Amino acid sequence: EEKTRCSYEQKLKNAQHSVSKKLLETALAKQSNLIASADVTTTQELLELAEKVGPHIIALKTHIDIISDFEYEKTIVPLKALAAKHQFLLMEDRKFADIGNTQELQFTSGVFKITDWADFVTSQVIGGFESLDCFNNVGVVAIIGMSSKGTLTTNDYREEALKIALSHPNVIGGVSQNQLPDEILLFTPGVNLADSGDGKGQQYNTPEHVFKNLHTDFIIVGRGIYKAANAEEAAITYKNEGWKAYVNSLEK
Ligand code: S5P
Repeated sequence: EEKTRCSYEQKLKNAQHSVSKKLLETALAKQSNLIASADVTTTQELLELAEKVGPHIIALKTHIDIISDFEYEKTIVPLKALAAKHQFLLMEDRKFADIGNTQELQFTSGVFKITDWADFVTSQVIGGFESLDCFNNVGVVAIIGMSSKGTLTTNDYREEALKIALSHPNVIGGVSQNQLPDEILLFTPGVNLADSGDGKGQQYNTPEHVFKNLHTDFIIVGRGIYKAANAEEAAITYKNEGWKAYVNSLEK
């Protein structure tokens, strides 16, 4: 008989990392498993989106290097204030992919100073176990499998990547389009209710699919929300669909 998925309460009981705990507590408090991906290119759009969707999400995922008018004071200070006001975490989707020393510099230096504000970051694990040591003040979500057509994250790659993710104390979760073991949180992008792809290789699934078949923990939605005519309404729809799909996946 097929086993039912692990609930957020069970995962919270077993959580080791402060960021995993915070995410799971926020999910339960807000009855949301939604992470909005803020792939917008100006500070104003970023802050407006955060204000609108903030109450409905558990985390806002950024690609901070696409903000054309980035200034720490103008961009990050108000973003952190909105995160505190609406109780969501900041996930910088930097997808680090280098040797440990370089990743450490990219994480702590330059104009973005990610270490100062991100609650958790994404990283490839292509650089090996020790490349993740530098992220010891944040949580790391390891890229295990990608959503795009033709990705090189094959079965063998994912298996090796997962070994690193499961053994590294900084890692709280993985991004994947496949089920992961219960010890690790699963983050699934490539979620859209209206489209099946974007003509640039992205492949979409529904919230129902990813909760039922992958037992994902958190869905990541970009264009489904920030491109919608009403981003707040869209966030509420994805929040409700995601929560309903999670509850259904507990029953089986
Ligand atoms: O495999 C992946 C991993 C990530 S983090 N596929 C993805 O699409 N992402 C990110 O999720 C991607 O960089 C983008 O920020 C978001 C998906 O956006 P959407 O507009 O396609 O929903």
